[in-house]
Amino acid sequence: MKTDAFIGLGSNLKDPAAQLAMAVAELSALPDTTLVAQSPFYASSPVGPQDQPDFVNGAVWLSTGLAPHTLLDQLQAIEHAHGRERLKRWGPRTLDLDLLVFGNLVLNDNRLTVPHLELPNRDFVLQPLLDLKPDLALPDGTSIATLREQCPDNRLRKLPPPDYP
Ligand code: A4P
Ligand code: MG
Repeated sequence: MKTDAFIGLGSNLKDPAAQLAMAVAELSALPDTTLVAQSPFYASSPVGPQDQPDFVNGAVWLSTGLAPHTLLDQLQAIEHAHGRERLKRWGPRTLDLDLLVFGNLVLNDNRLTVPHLELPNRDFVLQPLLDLKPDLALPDGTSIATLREQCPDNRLRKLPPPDYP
């Protein structure tokens, strides 16, 4: 059985747009997983410490046979391969992959909270989700479109699609 999983991508170090593009390719290559769609990328002002570069954010829609914790293992392996170090909460990072929504699963254990806790507060997560699936809703029925209207503004700027050689 496959589940629709939505992954948020963020980077603000070492050519962020390239980090995200590479991560999308890596996510599409995960075992028992296919890429359904990828959102545009957005530049966004940092949430948290302000003495750090703007972020680039985006999201992908996967269809996966992986269990949620196995998928988290895979996300963390990709982060690690991108040289991710955990230095400071909400601080700069080469690649951050968050499991935003996993089908209708509601889960809160010591490794994983799904839907992602900060999702309702972050336009740089909600807007790419809307781009991917305009009628997406959380398991409790709350529509992503409604959350998007209510959330704080982080000066999203849609980036042009990358040039392919
Ligand atoms: N974890 C629990 N639930 C999840 C989930 N749904 N997806 C646990 C992924 N991980 C989840 O995460 C810490 C732990 O969260 C993991 O070990 C995992 O078991 P982390 O990524 O190592 O730590 P962190 O990133 O420093 O903290 P946190 O709270 O995850 O930060 P965020 O929420 O990822 O925020 N501003 C802009 N404009 N754009 C951004 O993308 N990102 C951050 C980081 C701050 N400001 C930003 C952005
Ligand atoms: Mg994270």
